[in-house]
Amino acid sequence: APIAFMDSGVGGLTVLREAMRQLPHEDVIFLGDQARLPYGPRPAAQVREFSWQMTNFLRRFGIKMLVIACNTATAAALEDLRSQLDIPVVGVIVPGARAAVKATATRHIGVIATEGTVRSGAYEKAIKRRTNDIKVTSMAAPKFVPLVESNEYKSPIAKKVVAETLQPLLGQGIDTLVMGCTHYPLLRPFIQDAVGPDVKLIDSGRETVGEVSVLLDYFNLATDKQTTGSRRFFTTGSAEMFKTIAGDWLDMADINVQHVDIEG
Ligand code: DGN
Repeated sequence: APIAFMDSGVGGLTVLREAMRQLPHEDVIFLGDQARLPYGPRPAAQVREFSWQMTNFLRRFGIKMLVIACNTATAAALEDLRSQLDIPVVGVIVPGARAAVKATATRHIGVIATEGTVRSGAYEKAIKRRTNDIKVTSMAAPKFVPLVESNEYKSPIAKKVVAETLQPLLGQGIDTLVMGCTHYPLLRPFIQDAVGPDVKLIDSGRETVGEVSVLLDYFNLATDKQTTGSRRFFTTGSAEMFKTIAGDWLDMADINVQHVDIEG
């Protein structure tokens, strides 16, 4: 059975890429809800509804685990999905928070994310639940997702937007910055440039795959196959744009992408 990954768009591919690297034998299935992107500015109740529609589509494939490869959807829907599904459901926020707590020496962590994730306070909660002596400074970066989805994330404009957006975080003693949106690792070189080489960047997606790997063992769900797993991709938006970005980011020449409608 496959492991399912879902996101509002191509951001979830940063999580999937890690899964392909850390768990190459697993079959994976991915759904991006590009037609309704971005999720960041939407009310939590709507993001929850969309998350259920994505989940119900993915369940038809007999999935053995669900990864919410989107911080905004994790903040809005993880508890709900977890309480109602009988397969393990993994979100991206707690693994990222855990890694940040481990990494900081100055005890000051920065979090960049969508408006929805920042509004939820989910990273602050996950960090404070572990320790109270860490200061968390969160900032929404709503301009980042459109740069990625329009395939402009390597452009000079992207570099400039990232530098300007992150300027207010400088000089505050932040030594660890959580990329709290799964789209952001595509901008990683520009983010690192903007905050300087001494700030550790946390890729919450990458941390999440570590957790997926632990859960596969814990629930005895890992595949016995010794061959490369299958990879299937679905988008509610343009299959062509998806193919372009995914092909480049995953370094795959031939991608099986299908357009789907999941509403209703
Ligand atoms: N990739 C999603 C996240 O991690 O929050 C959000 C993208 C969006 O829809 N704005």
